[in-house]
Amino acid sequence: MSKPIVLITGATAGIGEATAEILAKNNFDLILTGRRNDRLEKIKSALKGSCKVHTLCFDIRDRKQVDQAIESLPPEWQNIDLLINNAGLASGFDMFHECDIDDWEVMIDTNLKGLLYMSRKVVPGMIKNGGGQIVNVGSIAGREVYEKGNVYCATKHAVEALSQAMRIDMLRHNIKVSTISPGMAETEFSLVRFKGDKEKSQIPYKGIVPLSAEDIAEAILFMVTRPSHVSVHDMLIMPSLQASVVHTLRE
Ligand code: NDP
Ligand code: 8X3
Repeated sequence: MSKPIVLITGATAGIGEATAEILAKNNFDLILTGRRNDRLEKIKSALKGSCKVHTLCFDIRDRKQVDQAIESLPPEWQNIDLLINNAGLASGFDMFHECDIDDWEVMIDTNLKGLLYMSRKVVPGMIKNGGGQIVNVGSIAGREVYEKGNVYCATKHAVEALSQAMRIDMLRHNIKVSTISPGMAETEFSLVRFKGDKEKSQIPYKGIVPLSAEDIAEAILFMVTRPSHVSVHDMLIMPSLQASVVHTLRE
């Protein structure tokens, strides 16, 4: 019997990569996407032996690239059972009036429009196949806001609203829609937010034990392996030392 096919966006690092690893060990075949082809190829060869892997290298912000990537799938990869909308980022950490507007464009185009383009392209196939599941990676920043988080928080609030709306529209099509909302997880996220500044990127994690990408991957595995009558709509996962986005107990 063929394994379910999962497409993971942003699988070249962090939560996406860890999710690929855990799903590979748990009876899924994988379509992995991201912009860094060298990483995609490395991960593909590391997973060889556990499952089948197909890679798609494209920029999720570009609607044409999204369409072409999905249309390029060989027939044996076209029946996607599970879409994990994970690709995303924060770019910059500034007071609203001091933000670089290009950072806003990048976050809106990636976190929001990229998720929309992917879902819009993949869902018709799921409907044709009689069902599926979408997992949107949100954030605690989609539930709460914090100083200098402005537009990143806005994009993640939008992911939260969209997940609820998609869940309603997908109901009659047997497509489960889940959101996972992590608190602080140590991945490349902070390095990207601070544009490669290693020192600044470590500040958020000082004095606490952050989540790991694997912590979130384990939760995603749980969400996508429930029986067909069970849908985990939403999961909020925080480091034990973080009570809210602004209440962190640091040693
Ligand atoms: P990483 O920076 O480690 O990974 C981000 C992934 O997104 C990479 O694989 C990257 O691939 C991909 N990506 C970014 N931009 C694009 C693009 N334009 N086109 C295609 N792929 C893209 O961060 P995380 O693993 O932490 O982040 C994953 C998700 O989790 C994000 O949505 C983030 O907002 C969310 N999240 C993260 C938290 C954290 O504290 N780390 C907490 C809550 C939510 P490439 O560069 O190769 O394109
Ligand atoms: C990432 C978590 O708290 O840095 O979404 O916004 S936080």
